[in-house]
Amino acid sequence: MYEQVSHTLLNDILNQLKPEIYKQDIRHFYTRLGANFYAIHSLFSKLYGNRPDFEQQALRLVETMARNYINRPDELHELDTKRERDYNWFLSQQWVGMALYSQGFADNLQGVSKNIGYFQELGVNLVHIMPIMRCPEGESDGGYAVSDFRQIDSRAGTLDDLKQLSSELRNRDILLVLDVVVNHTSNEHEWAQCARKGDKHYQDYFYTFSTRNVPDMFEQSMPEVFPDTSPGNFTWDEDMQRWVMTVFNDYQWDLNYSNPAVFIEMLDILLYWANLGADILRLDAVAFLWKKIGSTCQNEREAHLILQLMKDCCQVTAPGVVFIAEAIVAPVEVIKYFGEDAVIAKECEIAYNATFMALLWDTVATKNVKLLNQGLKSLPVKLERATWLNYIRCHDDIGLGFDDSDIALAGYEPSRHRKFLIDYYTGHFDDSYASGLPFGLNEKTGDARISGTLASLVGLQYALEAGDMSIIDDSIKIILLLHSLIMSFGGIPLLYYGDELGTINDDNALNEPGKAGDSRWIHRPTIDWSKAEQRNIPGTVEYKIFSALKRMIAVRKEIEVFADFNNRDLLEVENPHLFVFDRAFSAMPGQRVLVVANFDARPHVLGLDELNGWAENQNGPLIDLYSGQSPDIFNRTLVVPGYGFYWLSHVI
Ligand code: OTU
Repeated sequence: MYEQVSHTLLNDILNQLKPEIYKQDIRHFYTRLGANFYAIHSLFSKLYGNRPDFEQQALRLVETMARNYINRPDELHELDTKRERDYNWFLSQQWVGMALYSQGFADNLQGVSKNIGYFQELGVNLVHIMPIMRCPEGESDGGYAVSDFRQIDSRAGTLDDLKQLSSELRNRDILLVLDVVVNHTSNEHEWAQCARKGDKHYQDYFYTFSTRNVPDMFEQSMPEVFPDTSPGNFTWDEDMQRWVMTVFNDYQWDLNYSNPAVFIEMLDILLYWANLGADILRLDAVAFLWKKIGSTCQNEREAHLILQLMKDCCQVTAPGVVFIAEAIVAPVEVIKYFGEDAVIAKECEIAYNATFMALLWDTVATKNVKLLNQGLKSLPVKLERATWLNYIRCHDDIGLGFDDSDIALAGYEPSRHRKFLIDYYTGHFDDSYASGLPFGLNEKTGDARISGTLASLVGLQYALEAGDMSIIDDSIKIILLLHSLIMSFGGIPLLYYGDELGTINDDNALNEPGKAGDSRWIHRPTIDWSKAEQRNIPGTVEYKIFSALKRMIAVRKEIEVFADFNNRDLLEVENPHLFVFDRAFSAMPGQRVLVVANFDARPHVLGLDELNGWAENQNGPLIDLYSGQSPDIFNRTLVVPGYGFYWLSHVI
C-alpha cells in the first residue's frame, strides 16, 4: 500500500520535472531513484511529514538530485558504475591516507598539485584536504566556520585549482577526500547575514530565540565543546537581537535540520563537491545534527535519519562517493554512524576510530595493554561494507574518549587515571618526555584534552633539545610502532602530515592572530621542505621515520588479510606490555598474519605455544613481513625488542 503511494508520488514528481530531465539520458538516475525512493520518501516524511509544505519540499528534494545528476561529469558517472560493480572497493588494504591543510603542506592547492610526487614516494593514495571553503579572514576554527559553501577560500586557491588537483589525483589513482561542515556555518555566511538582518526565512535556518527561556532549558543537559574559549551553547546577536545556538565557537551557528530547506541546501552542497571530483566526503560533527531539549544534543535518532537520507540521496546521484563520519563519541555510539539495525552500512561507510586512537595513547603512557584490550572488547563489531579510519592523531586535540567503566575494569580509578594521562602528556609527570599542551580545560569538571604533534608527544622534541640519542631512538621506535598498528588493525590508516618526518610542535603558532587560545595550532605544521629533503639522507631522523613508513606502506598493500572484512582476533596474552592480534580471512585460507607490538622500552617474550597455530614448527618457520627477517625465537618463545613490532607470517 505504502509502496503504491510512494510510486504514484514519484511519477508525479518526475512528471513535474519532465522538461528539464527528459532532455538528458537519465536511465541510470531513474533506476537508482526507483530503487531508493521508498527509503528516501519514508525517511523524508519521518523527519518532515508533519509540515504543510511537505509535498513541495519532496519535489525540491528530487529536483536537487536530478539537477546534480545531470551536472555530474561523464567521467564521474563512469566511476560510479565501476564502483557499483566493485562495491567493496574501499575495504581494500591498498588504501593508505594522509590528512593535511593545503596551506601548511605546500602553501595552497597548487602547491599540493606540485607535490603529488611526494604522496607517491611514500605510497599514500588517499589525500584528505582539510576545509578549503571560503571562511572569514580572522578566526575561522581552521576553516570549520564556512562563509560560502561553494567557493574556495582565496588563501587555498580557486575552483580551477581544485578541479586541476582532482583530475591529477584521479589520473594517479589517488582518492580525494574533502570536508563538508554540515552542522554549522560561520556567522558571516549569507544565511546568517540575512537572519541577522531580520529575514525570517533565514532565521529558520538556525536556532534563534528572543529570550533565554529555551536556551536555558537546553543548557541544563548540553555539555560544552570548547568550555575555556567558548563557554555555553548560545550567543547573543546584537544585530538580530536574538540568541542563537552556537555549540562550538560563538561565531559558528548551528544549522536547524528540523527545517527541510536546510537539509536540501546541504544535500545540494554535498553533491556539488561530489561533482567537483571528491571521492569521499568527510562529514564534520555529525553527532550534533539534531537538537532536543533535555538531551545532550548528540547522537539523537534524528541525526541518524538525516545521515541515512543523505546517503540514500547520494546513492541516487553519485553512488561512487562514500562518506566519512566524524563522530568523536563513545564506542557504542560511534558504531551507529555506519547505520543501526542494518547488515551493510546505510549512513556513513567510514568512521573515525577515535576509540582506538585514544586507547593507543593510553598504552603509550602506561606501557600496559590492559585498557587497550578492554576498550577494544567494548567496541561493538561493525557492519559489513563499513570500515574504520585508523589514526594516531589528527588536526584536533586528543580526547580521552574511552569509558570510565572500561578504565575501572582495567583496574584504574577513572578520574585519577585521566588526570595521570593529562599530566603525562603535558609534561607534568616525572617519567614522561612528552611536550604536549592541554586543550579545552574545563574548570568545572577538571576534564582536558591534549594537543601536540605525534613526535612531541612521544618525546622526540625533548630528546632533540636534550641531544639524547637513546631517547631519540626510542621515540622514533614509538612513532613506527603506532603506525604499524594503524596499518594492520583493519581499516584505512590515515597518516597526519608532518608525522612522516617527525615534525615537532610549532610553538610560535600560538602567537599568530586568530590562533591564540587554541592550542591545536601547535600540531598543524607548516612543512619545511628543505628539512624534508633530509628524508633522503641516511642517519637523519627524517630518513629513519620516512623510509620505515614507506616500507611499511608498501608491505601493507601486499598483505591481503589486512583488508577489512571484520577479520581480526584480539589475543590477550600474559605479558602486559604486548598487544597481539591475529589477521586471517576464511576466503583466503593459508594467509594469516600475527601482529605483535611491544609498548615497553625493554624486550619482552611471548610463548608461541600460548597462541593457537603459531608455534614455529607447527606450520613452518616464521618471518616478519615488515623487515623480511626471521624474528628472534628461542625455545618456542618469541622475543620482541623494546618498542618493537612484528607482522609475522609462516613462510609458505
Ligand atoms: C570537528 O571536531 C573538527 O574536526 C574540529 O576541527 C572543529 O573545531 C569542530 O568539529 C567544529 O567544526 O565536532 O564530532 O574535541 O574533536 O570538536 C566531534 C574537539 C567534533 C573536536 C570536536 C570535533
